[in-house]
Amino acid sequence: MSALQEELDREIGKRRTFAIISHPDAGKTTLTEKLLLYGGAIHLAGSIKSRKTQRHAVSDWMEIEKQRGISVTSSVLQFDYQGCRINILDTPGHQDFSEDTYRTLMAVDSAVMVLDIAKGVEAQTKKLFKVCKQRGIPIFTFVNKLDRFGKAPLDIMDELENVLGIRSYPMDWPIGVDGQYMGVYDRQKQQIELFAEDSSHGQEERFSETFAPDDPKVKERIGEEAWQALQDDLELLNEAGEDFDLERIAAGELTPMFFGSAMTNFGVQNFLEEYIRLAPTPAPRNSSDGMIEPDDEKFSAFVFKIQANMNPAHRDRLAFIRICSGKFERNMNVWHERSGKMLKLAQPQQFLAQDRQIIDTAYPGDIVGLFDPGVFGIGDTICDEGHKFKFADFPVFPPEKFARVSAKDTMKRKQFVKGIEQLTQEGAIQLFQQAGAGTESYIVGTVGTLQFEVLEYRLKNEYNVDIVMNMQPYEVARWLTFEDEREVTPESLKGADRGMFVYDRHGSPVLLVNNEWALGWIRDNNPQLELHPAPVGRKQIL
Ligand SMILES: Nc1nc2c(ncn2[C@@H]2O[C@H](COP(=O)(O)OP(=O)(O)OP(=O)(O)O)[C@@H](O)[C@H]2O)c(=O)[nH]1
Ligand SMILES: [Mg+2]
Repeated sequence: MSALQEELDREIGKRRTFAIISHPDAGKTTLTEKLLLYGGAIHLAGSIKSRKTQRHAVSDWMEIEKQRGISVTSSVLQFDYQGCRINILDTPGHQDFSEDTYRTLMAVDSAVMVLDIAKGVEAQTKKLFKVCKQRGIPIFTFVNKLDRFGKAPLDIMDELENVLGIRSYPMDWPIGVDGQYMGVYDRQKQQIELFAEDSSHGQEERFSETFAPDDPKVKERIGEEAWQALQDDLELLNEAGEDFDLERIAAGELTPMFFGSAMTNFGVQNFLEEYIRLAPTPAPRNSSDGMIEPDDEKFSAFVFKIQANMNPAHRDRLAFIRICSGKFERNMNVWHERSGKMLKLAQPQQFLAQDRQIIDTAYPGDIVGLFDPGVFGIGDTICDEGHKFKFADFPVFPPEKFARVSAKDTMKRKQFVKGIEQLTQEGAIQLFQQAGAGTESYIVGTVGTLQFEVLEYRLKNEYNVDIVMNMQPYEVARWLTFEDEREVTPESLKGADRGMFVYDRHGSPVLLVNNEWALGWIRDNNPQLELHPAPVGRKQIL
């Protein structure tokens, strides 16, 4: 075996790359933060600043996220723990940002699904679960907010089975009832962990004591009732529950389940330790040249995220890549599939929220941010010159909301165009131009209205441009072609004025109409016309 092969095998074995997913507000960002805290990456959860009013989650770095307390874009964080290199991707839960979340899921090898114990399996969690299932990635479940009143743990297990169709294996079991949780029983280690009172409100690691299950001190501390409830539950789980089966976990058929409270640090450390033990190492990825194995010595990666202005002091643009095979080295030259050119990968960075670190090497599973002078696009493949191929295209979401957008002050057109183009390249919005119209205004398409708010906010905040937005009544976009490959123009289309004829950013003709009924009319009256819900050649999601 070559030295490089040995190095790859060793490093791949240490990598765990996962996304945290769920319905809004279940506690993904809080959990991310606490994992970093236990990983030793930050000493105080929240930011380093100590004044309470200034504390924001490290992964919600964007101004609008801090103000609103929601995540609008996924963020990447890394740390080392027990000899493993962990890459966490915190995703936004709101469905208006789900395209960003879906793209992020392409870059990971497993997912942690966070459930609010009071709410159980919510709508957006259900959708995201489906995507993970389709991709066949293992799913871990973290039942959060145990510091509050919630559903019975056994009911949550039923819900997972009935709503998502997945069986669960509780790795630990909460001790106490109705929000009075005092600790957890670890079913693997067969030990009880009781938590000490927390005086730091979750900012610091929580002290806990471990006991053997039959230690009389436990009963004394938790009381007769909680003790008996625990015995009954454990008996039930052992008799009627699933067996622990790593193969079924890897196949996404069984989910290891953990209980805790991200806010008060219940069960977080236990989760992290078990997760590292059970989570899969980097998986192979499908490409135009078959499966690419991570231990292939030839380097390959794909871009899954573009983000500008992460650091207000630098105002630069980063392309985030997921390394799929081979060893990454700073300043290496790679083949950029889309442009057909060689590129030098300078200034590779890894992230601890706003703290960046220049790195020299990275391995499969790692997420690396590359300085991007404007050459990268979402979904791009980079690989070794000696083995050229392309990873599968990213699916696209059909836009359903549209607005005409222009700069309030015409003197600021240059910044306006720059900002709009940047957000389009990030995939934060979809850009269209009305046929025959000038460039004073654009038609912006989104999946949900919150994206417009982000557009407005970011143009103001990052590009210093106020915009005027006029919502359009359209809800359906169709990419157009003629069967005989004639060019589709507004003139060649009967009834084009029943909707709005626009071009997408690659110049492909698109018709925006009010509804399916209007679409039916167009279809009936243009027999040669083909209508596609996504750009031709791109897969559509959902
Ligand atoms: N009581 C309680 N509240 C929690 C817990 N974990 C998180 N929260 C609170 O729940 C709210 C949402 O938490 P976030 O971590 O921002 O949720 P999220 O899933 O990242 O939300 P989005 O990114 O907007 O989808 C915040 O007010 C948190 O303080 C917990 O364990 N207990
Ligand atoms: Mg969040």
